[in-house]
Amino acid sequence: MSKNMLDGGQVIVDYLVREKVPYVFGLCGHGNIGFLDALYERSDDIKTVSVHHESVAGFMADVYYRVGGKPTATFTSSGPGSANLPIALANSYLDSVPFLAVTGNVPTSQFNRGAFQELYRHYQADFPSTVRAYCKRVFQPTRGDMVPLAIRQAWKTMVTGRPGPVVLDVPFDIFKEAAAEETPKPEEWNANISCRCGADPDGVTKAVDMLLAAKRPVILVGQGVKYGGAAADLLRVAERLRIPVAWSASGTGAIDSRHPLALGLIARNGPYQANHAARTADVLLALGVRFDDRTSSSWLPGYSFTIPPTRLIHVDIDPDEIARNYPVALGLMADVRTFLHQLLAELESRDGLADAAAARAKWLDTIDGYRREWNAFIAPGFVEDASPIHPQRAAYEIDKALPEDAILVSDIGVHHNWLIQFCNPRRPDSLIGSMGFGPMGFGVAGVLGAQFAAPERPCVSVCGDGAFFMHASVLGTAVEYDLPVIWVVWNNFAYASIRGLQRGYLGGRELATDFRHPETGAPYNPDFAAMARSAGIAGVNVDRAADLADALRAALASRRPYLINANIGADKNPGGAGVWELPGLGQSQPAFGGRYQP
Ligand SMILES: Cc1ncc(C[n+]2csc(CCOP(=O)(O)OP(=O)(O)O)c2C)c(N)n1
Ligand SMILES: [Mg+2]
Repeated sequence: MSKNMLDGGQVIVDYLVREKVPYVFGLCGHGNIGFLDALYERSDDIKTVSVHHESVAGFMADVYYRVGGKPTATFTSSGPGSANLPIALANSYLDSVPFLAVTGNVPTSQFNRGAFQELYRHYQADFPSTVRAYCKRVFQPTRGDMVPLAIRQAWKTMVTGRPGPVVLDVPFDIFKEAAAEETPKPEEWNANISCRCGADPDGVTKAVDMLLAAKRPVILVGQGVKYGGAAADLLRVAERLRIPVAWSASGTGAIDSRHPLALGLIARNGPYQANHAARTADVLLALGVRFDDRTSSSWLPGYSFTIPPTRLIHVDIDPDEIARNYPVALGLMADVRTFLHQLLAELESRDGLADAAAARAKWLDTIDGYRREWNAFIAPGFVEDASPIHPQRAAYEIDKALPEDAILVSDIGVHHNWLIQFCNPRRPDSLIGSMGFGPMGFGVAGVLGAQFAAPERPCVSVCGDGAFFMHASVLGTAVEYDLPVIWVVWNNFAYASIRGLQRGYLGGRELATDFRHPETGAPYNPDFAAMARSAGIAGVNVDRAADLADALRAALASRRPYLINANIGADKNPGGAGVWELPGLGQSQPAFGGRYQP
């Protein structure tokens, strides 16, 4: 190698430094020691964080972005090391979160020879096939001089359009092969690209006409509003037109849930006022939301939406999501923030705005009536004092104890359903969850990424006992990197969300969904609090509802890693005004209200 040449690993690391990537999260293997060597040289400019399971690294990179707004990178070895990553890639892909996964592979000179850890029986060095469905794109440079092009294109693909994770799969020798004298400069390439495209101007005019003429309009927001940085503009538009705002689970926090125009969650377990307002709306403005089954009561008309006759205006950066599940009166491909700017500018030029906003009084009054009915229905759950703790009370106590700047990262399971229904997030990143792929472990591990992104803010994971046990290696990472995260293990001695389905849809034929001791038949779990203590982390048990908020406050005050093992009942599911269908097995019934038939 000539003296001035950088090798492949150095080019990748130098590019990450130029893109101001603060951290890489990952796990070593022989397949990526060349990359680690390049990271070693630049350890003043970019921090390497070593974890105990590759999926943890991916979930950390994911939540780092959801909190910090900046993509980071992961490193995993060839073969099994990288085979532990797809669960995190898929999670980020379906929730449109970017991170760069640098995966190791076998040396190019050994392609097709069946070398140690090579996937070779269909095609040489075939990790790209493994992750084809799990990420936005895979790049696999097979010569050193291909690395500069691959890294800048990989970065561009990751952050432009609808963001998503990208894999840079690097054969062993390429990390150390001469690649270039200089690394591509972001300011000459990716830094100058804007994908904040606006909507067709005629479409904007039409959208404003429809909104001003509407009698019962509702705005529905998804995560496009949050990650697009459009929350402030959303508020301006909603207040200007006095239109109530509902959210999908992924859009939670796009508007302060205590704002008078905040309607709540649209879902099977969403409140009556949100589902009922949305299903009786005459115009629905959907922003950066994709109408999945959980947001739309499995598309069964009259529960979450009734489209048509509701006239849908659907705005999304990805035209693939427009008119996927519902017909549109107006579909607009646009960046949500730019669209909201266009909308505000168009509103400036219109007369009679005050009249339109005043005319909303009746609609908002009607919605207040729905809200009162719902609040009366749920009131008893907040004061339930049973042990194990009633899950609604648990969600309430956790929410109550968290300061306004806290970041709550939920895992997947019935606890997530309770949290999205009964927490009152105030900021776009107050309550983070996975809605597309839903991998257990997302919250257990993701909270570490949140803490790296927001070192001064309280970061709390509420996670199931099933998921915590699956990913308990995070305890060590919190200690090794001095991360004062808190895990509240929602311990119901079961894969309770799935057992709930066996009870609800299969006549209670329960199998493989709870944890029991073989001798006594009693509910069994390891002692999670003791497990935390064995790792050098404070661990406590809570059995009574009245103690939960205080335990969480004590954990927050300690500013040290902490685990609260909370004994929470599993026999209830959070009911709402929507439904969920499992085709072939039937559909749930709304806990409140019925089907709307126009
Ligand atoms: C990796 C993974 N495996 C399996 C599932 C299917 N699944 C969804 S929720 C759930 C139960 C989770 O149990 P727990 O973590 O205890 O949460 P709970 O539902 O009891 O609150 C399972 C098995 C999944 N989403 N992800
Ligand atoms: Mg559980």
